[in-house]
Amino acid sequence: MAPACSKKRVRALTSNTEPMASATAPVMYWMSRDQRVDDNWALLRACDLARERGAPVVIAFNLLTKYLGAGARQFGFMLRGLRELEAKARAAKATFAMTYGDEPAAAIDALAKKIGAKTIVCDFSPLRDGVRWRKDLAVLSEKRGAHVEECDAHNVVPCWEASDKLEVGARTLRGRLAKRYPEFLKEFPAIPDDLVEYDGPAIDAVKWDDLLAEALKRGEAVPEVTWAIPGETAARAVLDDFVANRMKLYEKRNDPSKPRALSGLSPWLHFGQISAQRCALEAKKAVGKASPAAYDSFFEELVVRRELADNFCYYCPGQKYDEMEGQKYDWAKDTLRAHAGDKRPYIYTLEQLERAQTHDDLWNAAQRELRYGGKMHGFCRMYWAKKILEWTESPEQALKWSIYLNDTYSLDGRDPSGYVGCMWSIVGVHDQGWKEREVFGKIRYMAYDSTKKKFNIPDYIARVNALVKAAKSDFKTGEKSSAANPGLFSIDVSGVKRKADAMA
Ligand code: FAD
Ligand code: FO1
Repeated sequence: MAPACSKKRVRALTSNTEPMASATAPVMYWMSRDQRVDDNWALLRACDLARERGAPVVIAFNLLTKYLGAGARQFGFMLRGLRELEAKARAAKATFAMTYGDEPAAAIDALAKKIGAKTIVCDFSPLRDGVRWRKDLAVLSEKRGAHVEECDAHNVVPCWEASDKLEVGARTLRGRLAKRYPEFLKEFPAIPDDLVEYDGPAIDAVKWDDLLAEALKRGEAVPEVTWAIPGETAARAVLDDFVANRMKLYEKRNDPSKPRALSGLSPWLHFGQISAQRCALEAKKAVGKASPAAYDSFFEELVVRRELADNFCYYCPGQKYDEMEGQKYDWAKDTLRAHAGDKRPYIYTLEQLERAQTHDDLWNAAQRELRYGGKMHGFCRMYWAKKILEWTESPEQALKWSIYLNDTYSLDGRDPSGYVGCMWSIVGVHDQGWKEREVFGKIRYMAYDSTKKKFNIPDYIARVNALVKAAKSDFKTGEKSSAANPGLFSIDVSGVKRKADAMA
């Protein structure tokens, strides 16, 4: 049988570029960013290598104790998704193993040594920590003659194939990606059904309930949200509902009072519980239920903008994707510096922002949607970040605080799209200069008065108020009311139908 995964998706991280030939030693897939069994090129690559050798596949995941401010909300979502994944992997005859600690390379290397794995496939991350972890594992593995490679399972076009440099913006990346779709935007093969089962040294059973209890306790300051059902099954249900019933509304995506127009997929995409490529393929199949314009706009965000964010984080100088200094955008840095001394109309502390205690009812609603719902509407995110620039002492502080709030409260935070979203709003990344004004200089401005002409702000505020009420009550009662879902869509998993309010 031909290999399932194209070699163009894969690159070696160790110098012994050919995967080690070994009949029975397992092939290990170190899963990190792409936490799913279905539609996962890195897992398919591990299966290809295992089948060539008649060897088993072990999927290893290293659990951190802390990650960029994530709390119970995010660790809970991730762990519950992984618990589902373990069972799914078992059904496919792949074995799931968990390692622990904040030095993932050392933990993964120790497990690889224990089970005799000499071929390790990693998924890809453009973030500093992800790049370092994989390099560290390559160094450790090289010492014991093991081979490590990475396979981009997150992007439709592998980040390094799409471009080998920092792109100016969507304008320049769009065409490069389009040229490669015939090669990469293809249907996924199923996991082969003839994998050999692992029967090497014992792998410790994962104590899911204990791990969850620990993570929830440690991160209790930011509790789980009840609406976001974790895992691959729920992710697919959200996608199916979106393409069948809601993609037709996508042209209204910039209206926060119509939240069902958004896919709502970002939490699952962030944790890799669904593949963006799968979303693109299903959206294409369902174009007749929406419109070509709705499909094109969705594809632009899902593929072009999302993959542009990976390009930025991976290639920006020194990987300082969350800092103003070090960026190539001289016009933006110059203009922000020139206006650093401008008097701000309001100055708020981080605590006032966090508690949504500003003079601006729209901004407060957006912050409350983030804090209690775990996901802010996409349009509001721009307004929200730009106002943080306007109401803090410096662009550096604005950037730091917006990233802190986003990473702490958003399910989909700690993601390239989040860093780029904040950098776009505050530092002009991927944007151009606009009419010069106080504080912002030439950075694009957003005003309350013009925003209120674009959508019905009171409707949005009323929806957020209902969300906060439902979320607070759900936290106490353990209910899962649909009003607590920022997207007001239903997630129909295993016959459990959650009815969303009929607000399209
Ligand atoms: P949909 O409109 O349905 O889009 C589908 C998918 O396309 C999204 O899930 C996402 O993967 C991708 N996408 C959509 N818009 C963008 C964009 N502008 N840039 C890159 N990818 C995009 N996105 C995150 O995933 N995580 C974040 O932490 C995050 N923080 C942001 C912060 C700010 C200040 C800004 C301006 C944007 C941020 N975004 C972030 C981008 C975007 O707002 C979200 O991806 C989107 O709102 C997620 O909701 P959805 O899945 O319902 O969106
Ligand atoms: N990845 C891991 O490999 N282990 C973790 O424990 C882990 C926790 C985590 C928490 C919040 C979050 O948003 C993501 C998390 N991830 C974790 C995934 C992480 O985003 C990816 O590993 C990135 O690729 C790292 O660069």
